[in-house]
Amino acid sequence: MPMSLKKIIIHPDPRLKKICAPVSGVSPELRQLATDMLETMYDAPGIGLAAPQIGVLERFFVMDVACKEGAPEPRVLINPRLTWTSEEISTYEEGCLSIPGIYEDITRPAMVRMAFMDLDGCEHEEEFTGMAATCTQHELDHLDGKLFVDYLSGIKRRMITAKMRKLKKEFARDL
Ligand code: GNR
Ligand code: NI
Repeated sequence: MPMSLKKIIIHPDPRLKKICAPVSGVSPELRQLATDMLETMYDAPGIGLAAPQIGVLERFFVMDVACKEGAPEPRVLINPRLTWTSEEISTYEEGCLSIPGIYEDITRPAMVRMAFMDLDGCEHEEEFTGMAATCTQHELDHLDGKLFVDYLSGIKRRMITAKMRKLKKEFARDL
């Protein structure tokens, strides 16, 4: 199968602010999209990628939080929803493929349980900890039109948004 890398949408963009629609069921098109998204994520490289980041406004994301040295562990989570979050919190320096070059400390629940469907249409519920807990929450936020910069102060967020506008303008000029 030929590689088909998708273009990752850069903030600010109205498509990154939308609440995405539930996936109605698994289909060959969805499987192909998930494959393309995993390839795009590995190529970037990143540890997660949500459908709206490639302009598909549907509720699914891919991720792989396996350690770099080990075997890859590609995951696809469809219609994910939180069923539990820990009282315990943790802070990670987050980045986003839609906000290249920006890294900020973000505090979230340290553990979550998420219910979701897999590519075979089977329902699961799973507990995520550590980096996986951060990543699943970051990706779920994308499906609700939320970016990690939305957790920052207004001043900081506006500074980052201005930087991204400038980056996009310069990039457009280079094309
Ligand atoms: O590649 C990514 N790394 C990352 C690091 C810390 C917290 C979250 C992430 S997700 C990000 C890829 C991305 O933008 N997913 O939406
Ligand atoms: Ni992101």
